[in-house]
Amino acid sequence: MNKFFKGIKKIKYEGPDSKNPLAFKHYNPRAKVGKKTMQEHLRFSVAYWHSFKGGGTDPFGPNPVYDRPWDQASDPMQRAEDTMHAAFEFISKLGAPFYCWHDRDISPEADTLRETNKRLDKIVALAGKLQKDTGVKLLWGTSNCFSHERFTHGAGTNPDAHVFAWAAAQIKKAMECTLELKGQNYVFWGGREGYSSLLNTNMAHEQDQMARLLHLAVDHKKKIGFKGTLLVEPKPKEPTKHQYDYDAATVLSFLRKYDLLDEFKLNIEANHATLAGHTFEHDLQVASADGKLGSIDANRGDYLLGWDTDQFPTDLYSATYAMLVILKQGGIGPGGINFDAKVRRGSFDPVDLFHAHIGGMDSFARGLKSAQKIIDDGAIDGFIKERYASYRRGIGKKVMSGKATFAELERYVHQNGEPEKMSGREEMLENVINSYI
Ligand code: XUL
Ligand code: CO
Repeated sequence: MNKFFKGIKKIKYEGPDSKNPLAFKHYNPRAKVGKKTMQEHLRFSVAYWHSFKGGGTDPFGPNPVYDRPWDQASDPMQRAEDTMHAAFEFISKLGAPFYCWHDRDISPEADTLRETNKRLDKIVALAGKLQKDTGVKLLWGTSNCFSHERFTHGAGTNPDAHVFAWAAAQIKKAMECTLELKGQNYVFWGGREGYSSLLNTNMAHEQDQMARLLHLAVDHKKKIGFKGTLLVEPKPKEPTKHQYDYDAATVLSFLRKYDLLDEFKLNIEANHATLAGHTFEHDLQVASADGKLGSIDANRGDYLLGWDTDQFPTDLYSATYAMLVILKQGGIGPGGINFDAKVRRGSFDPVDLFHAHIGGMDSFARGLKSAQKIIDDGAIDGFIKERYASYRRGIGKKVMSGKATFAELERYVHQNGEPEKMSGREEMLENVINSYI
């Protein structure tokens, strides 16, 4: 496999002192951190759509600028096959254990659903062969129910039940392809599941529709025997003005309301959290606190642009905070850290894909190492534990066990007067984090 990325050999770990741009300085897949290897902790995945289908387009430049050698054949199925070969060459050389796709990334739509599904079967067979040859595994599959014009007013939340049926049929097939390729998860990102104007929208009805779609997916999962995790990926807006899966808290509440909570976890994306006005670690923490953090789409936004720029993650603080959440919940598997990120429009050489992923993987490897040390030393946890100590004794213990009453708490205040002031020590804790990064 040396056709599309000629001259690039398998990326190796060379250690922090290496000056080779095509080597890992921190990600050493077999090195142990705590009880697991880095590869087991991080479960890196390459996103098919950005890295192999992206053309570097933006709203002011709709024509591709990348000229990918795998995207040249005139026949669309030949292009799909070439792209699949390029993807496996890249992922193997990079040494990422996983990849992910949307159905329409790997295989182009034809005139009818029947023909489209036939094409998909052909490409899935090729993917299965290449997975076997290389050992690369499918982290998750998903369905693109947002790019085609039929989904302009949404898929599951479309006011036309005919479009709802299309989305259902497409998701059914994508779930079956995911099962066929032994995918470990299946993702729902509601690209246009929201509204553009309240003047033409029945919000309660659209949310009921969406819940029906997810229940149908759960039924189908059970019917075909798919054992992977179903994941919902929150995002507040873009392309819609308001997306119903706004953030982790909103999705958790939606799943609870519609009796879907036991069947789903969340796939949290950094740049979606920041678009919702949160930090990445905030949404990770919200999901994890509910036992529902299932997987991660790793990327970052741009503070000055404020839209979904999907840049590769290089911020060591953000990676450390993310890894703290992951380590404390005991890991991210069967989810992973998927680089839902794209190289910039000006980074059009195929080698830029390597630089981008190496940077993202090294950043999370550093985050992992720092987070493990912070946990091992009890550098932050000891402080947090002490901060809540009053709930483990006396009146606090009674509150938490449900035995206290308002009258008793009133008596407690009459007897004990004003509480002592306790500093939150934010600056001290920030200094502690700095000493590990
Ligand atoms: C879009 C996005 C998607 C999902 C999968 O912002 O993140 O690529 O990850 O549909
Ligand atoms: Co994403």
